[in-house]
Amino acid sequence: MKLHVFSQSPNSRKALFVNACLDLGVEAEQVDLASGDQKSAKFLALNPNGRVPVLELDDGSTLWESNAIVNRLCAEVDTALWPKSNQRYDIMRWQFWESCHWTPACSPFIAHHFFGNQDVDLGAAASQIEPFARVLDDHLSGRDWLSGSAMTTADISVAAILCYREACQYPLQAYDNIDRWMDRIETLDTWQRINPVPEPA
Ligand SMILES: N[C@@H](CCC(=O)N[C@@H](CS)C(=O)NCC(=O)O)C(=O)O
Repeated sequence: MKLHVFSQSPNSRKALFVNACLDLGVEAEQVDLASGDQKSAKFLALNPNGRVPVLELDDGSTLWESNAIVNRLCAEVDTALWPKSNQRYDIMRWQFWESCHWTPACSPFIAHHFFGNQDVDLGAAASQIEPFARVLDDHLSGRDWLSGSAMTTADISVAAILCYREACQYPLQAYDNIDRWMDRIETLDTWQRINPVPEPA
């Protein structure tokens, strides 16, 4: 297997994090998004969406969509990150929530603080993220992890974009449960290895 990633991309980091947590040793090839490598014919043959990450499997097939990739990587071993039980539906619930609601709500802050887009309406962005932050914070009340009693790919998928929580100044300071949960994740050695402090533009 081979991963095609861009190390600064939160979606790539989901896959790199699982690879590190499980010590899978899957090779990771860089796709330089800044140079437009994702639009090359070679890369589009792997993922016609022109997005990272992509997992290239040993039979020559490819899997794109980061949340599918993290779950597929977990299937290489027996792991509590992706338990062999109906808990998978609970995990998938959070992964769909992440891609449909959470990441779109976080993205304007990345556009502004990381990519320097001055057209972003930060007030509107704060109103947009607030209800989803409330859902996440309420769910984490009295819980260490999003699903069950140990870290799963639900935590990995939802936390990924918060690698930029300081650099991108998401207005999450009032959400103590999110804060404690992220502190728990950020202290993991594997998280620190694949999430060096990002440099804003
Ligand atoms: N839903 C996709 C989103 C992938 C995605 O948007 N990746 C970004 C990096 S985080 C990308 O490749 N952007 C390149 C571009 O837009 O040209 C997933 O979860 O894998």
